[in-house]
Amino acid sequence: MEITWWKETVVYQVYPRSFKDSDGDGIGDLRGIIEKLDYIRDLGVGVIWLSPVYKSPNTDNGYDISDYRAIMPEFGNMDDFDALLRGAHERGLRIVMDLVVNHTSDEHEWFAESRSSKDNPRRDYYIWRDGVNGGEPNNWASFYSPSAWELDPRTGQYYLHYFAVKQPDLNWESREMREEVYDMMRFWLDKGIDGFRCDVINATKKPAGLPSSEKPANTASGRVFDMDMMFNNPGQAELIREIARNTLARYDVMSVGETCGATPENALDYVREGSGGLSMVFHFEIVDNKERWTLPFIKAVQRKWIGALHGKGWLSQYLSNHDQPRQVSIYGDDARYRVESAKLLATMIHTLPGTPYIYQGEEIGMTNTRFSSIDEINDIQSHHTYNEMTGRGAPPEEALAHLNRFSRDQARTPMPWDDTPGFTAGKPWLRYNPAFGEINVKAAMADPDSIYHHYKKLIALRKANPVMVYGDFEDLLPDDEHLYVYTRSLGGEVWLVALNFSANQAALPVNAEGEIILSNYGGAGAKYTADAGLRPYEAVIIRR
Ligand code: TEU
Repeated sequence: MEITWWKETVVYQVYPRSFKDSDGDGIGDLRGIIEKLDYIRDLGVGVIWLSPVYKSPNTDNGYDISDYRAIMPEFGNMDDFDALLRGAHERGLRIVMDLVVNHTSDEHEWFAESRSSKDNPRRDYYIWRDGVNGGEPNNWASFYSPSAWELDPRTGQYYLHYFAVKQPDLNWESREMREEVYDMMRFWLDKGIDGFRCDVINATKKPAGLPSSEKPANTASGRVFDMDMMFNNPGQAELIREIARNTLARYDVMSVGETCGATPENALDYVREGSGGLSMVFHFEIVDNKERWTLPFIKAVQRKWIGALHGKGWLSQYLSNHDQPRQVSIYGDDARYRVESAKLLATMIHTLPGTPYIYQGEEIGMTNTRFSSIDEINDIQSHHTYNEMTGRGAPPEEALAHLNRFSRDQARTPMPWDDTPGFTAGKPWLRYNPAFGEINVKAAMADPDSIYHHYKKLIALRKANPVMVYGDFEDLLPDDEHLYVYTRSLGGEVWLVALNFSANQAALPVNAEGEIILSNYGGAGAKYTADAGLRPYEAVIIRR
């Protein structure tokens, strides 16, 4: 297995809109991130992943880009970006940018040209089709609107959009378009950025002929939302390697593919060592099943992915990002055992094989908030879900209750820096989570037993101990419903991780004699004996 920095590092995701506002307009910005660089460095992470900071009309908060070479004015300008990159590098932090090239905004100049006439030289930068029998070219639903097609009256053809109407998909069959994207990527790489997180990169290759899905209708409008058709199509891995060959491979950078719907076999094709693809991917099976997860399911997913990739390609580990609700509210107990269960989840993510990703606020155990009306929610996906649910007959209260658990805006409430809560001097673009009096950075830093300090310890431990990075993995209790117990071993060193995913005391039915390296109940350095069992949400790392 190849030894590299991006396997050994920990990534911290910043969602710039909600991180820190430096000028009082209620929207986070690049100067705000610069103010907090010391905070991020002190956590011990090595990489910052910046969600998109490019110019955008913000239909999807920056995932709809209208100019890849300009900074969103609300966030600052290119001088601010250069200062941020410099400031990060001075502190030994790397910066990974979001790369959103499955689609652009419809306000991108390429699209303005493309839609202007059928013979515009950039017409084929996007995917245009004639209607069929007076209707859409096929029966596809999109992620954020009823149809994946939009009729453009100017030329009488439809364009394809997997996501919002304002996010037309690029046509990766166009060589000129690909060359322009590679050129743009090299523009950022030449500036000195340290890699890309590649948004829905496994959607860039479309299925030949764009046929209708034969699955039964599964949306309110009767169209078919079929991720199997949209993602991981034949030729996708080859396309990813072409992208890498022209860009990433020429620099010492990392890349992570956001590969929803990928199987471990697809993923291995994208990240196989020596094949010239991506550094690693995100697996989606856990977060995609967050509404009905069980511990044996999570364990099975991890075994499957680790088994397929270990020694051949690299994985990432995460439960949170800007598209996910707060992890402690979904996989932990955000009431009685908020602190213990947040530490337990962190212990799992940092001890499983793969590079750990932390999403801003996770390190202080931020919880889901309560939205009292759909009008308090900004996120386009949440509005689409609300319309779909009510369109199929669900009462509005039920749709709102769903979003109070799973809305992407759960992740996007502003970062509480202190109990004022210190994100902005103005009115925040999205309502605060009212928990900021208790859950804020200042309080977390002041309390030596806080979730924040547990993260620092985990990150430092991983940095100092190759067994946590490169060690073999063995799941010791695959079927247990509440205990997740596994070993990592490397060259004679064996670490045992025991996690109790329940509010009950549990016996530990494996040999766990050894020294406690870290526990969320304290006691590091002491001897662990199996008869101690595990307390509610106890997470302990033992050197055997
Ligand atoms: O997300 C891709 C994606 O598949 C999401 O729609 C995801 O499935 C969903 O949010 C999970 O709840 C990426 C970005 O991370 C997301 O923020 C963008 O909206 C999307 O691509 C389009 O660029």
